[in-house]
Amino acid sequence: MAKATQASLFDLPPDLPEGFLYRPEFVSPTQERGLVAWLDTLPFKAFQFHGFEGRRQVASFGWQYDFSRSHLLKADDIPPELLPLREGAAGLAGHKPEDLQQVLINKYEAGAPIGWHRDRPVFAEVVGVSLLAPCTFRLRRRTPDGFERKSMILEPRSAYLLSGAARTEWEHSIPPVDRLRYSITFRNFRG
Ligand SMILES: O=C(O)CCC(=O)C(=O)O
Repeated sequence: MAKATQASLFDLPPDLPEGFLYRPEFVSPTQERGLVAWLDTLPFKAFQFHGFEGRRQVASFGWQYDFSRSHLLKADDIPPELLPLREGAAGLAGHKPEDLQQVLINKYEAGAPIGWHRDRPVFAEVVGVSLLAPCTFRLRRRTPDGFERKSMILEPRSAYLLSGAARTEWEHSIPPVDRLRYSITFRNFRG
C-alpha cells in the first residue's frame, strides 16, 4: 500500500484539512463480514470518561487509555483477526505494522455519537476503518471568529488517516448514527 506522503496528492480533497486521507473500499465485503462476525463476539464496555458513561462502547487491544486516571494500561495483545487490517492501516500511515501498537474498537449502536475531541497527545497518527453503517465525520478548528468546520461521509469499508494538522489542530466528532457502526482505530505512539 502506498505511503501517506505519496498517496496524499490523490486522496486529499483540497477542502479537507492537511493530513486527512480517505480511502474508500479499504476492506472487501468478505473481509467486512468476517470482521463483523468476530466483533459481534467481543465483550464491549460502555465508554467511561471521568465518571461519565457514553453511549458508545469500546474494546482495546495492545494498550488501553484510562480516561479516569489519564494514563495508559497494558491490554490484551492485538488478536490475529486484526493483523491483516493493521498491515493495511500501517501502509496508509506510512508505518511498519508493529508501530501501530494500540487498537481501539468503537461500537456505535443506533443513536450513539462521539463528541468533539482530539486524541490524547501520547498518540501520534490515527487510522480508522469503518464497518457497517455510514456516518458523518465532522472536523472543526478554532479561528479568531469561532470555528472553521468541515464534514464528510465515511462510507462502510473505508479508512481514514488523521495526521498532520488534521490530527493536531482539528477536533473531530460523529453525530448519532442511524444503525450499528463499528470503527477499528489503530494508533502509534508519539516518538
Ligand atoms: O469512529 C470513528 O471513526 C472515530 C473514532 C474516534 O474518534 C476515536 O476513537 O477517538
